[in-house]
Amino acid sequence: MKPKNLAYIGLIALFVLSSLAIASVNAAPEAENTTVVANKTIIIVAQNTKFNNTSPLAIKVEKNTNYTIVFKNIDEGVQHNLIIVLSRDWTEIKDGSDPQAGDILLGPVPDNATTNDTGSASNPPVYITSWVTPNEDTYVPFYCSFFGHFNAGMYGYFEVGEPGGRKPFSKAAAPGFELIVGLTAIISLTGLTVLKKRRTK
Ligand SMILES: [Cu+2]
Repeated sequence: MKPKNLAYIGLIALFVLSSLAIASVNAAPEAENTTVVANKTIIIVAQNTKFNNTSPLAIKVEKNTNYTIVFKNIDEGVQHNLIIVLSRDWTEIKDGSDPQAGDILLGPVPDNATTNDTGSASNPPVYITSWVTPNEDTYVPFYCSFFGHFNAGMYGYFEVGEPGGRKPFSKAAAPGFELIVGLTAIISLTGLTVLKKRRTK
């Protein structure tokens, strides 16, 4: 291939890859679900091993505000809980992680779950608590600690105020992209350099 063509192809590829890299960063999960907040009551429903059939479930709340959290399990024949994480960063949550001191637990943990906790569409177990949100712009993550449920997407977060920054459970941009963009840039520059040398001969 002629160096000139190689350079052009490289530059076009670089442009396309850069666009894709930017798109992948912006494509972080963006599941805003503000409709569940009414009269300071937040209803979170366990169904299909998800919260409100959304993963991650994002709920916008105000700072330093008292909310009533209603957790309802309509997942037929399956036990679930809702752990509001106030003790640790979301990156520390793994599948099956137990609640820690300071967290809010609604529903059973796997060790003490009873048949009363088994989900039902017609007669669901309901767990209620009140919660005063932090008086700062922050994300508060939540998840279900039954084995396999976190991995199935049973997690979400409260967006308290206007925290900005990286959202919990969002993927960082794939590092592979940066590598490909870098290599393409090198190929383009090499092509251009060869081209330049030929012209100056
Ligand atoms: Cu669950």
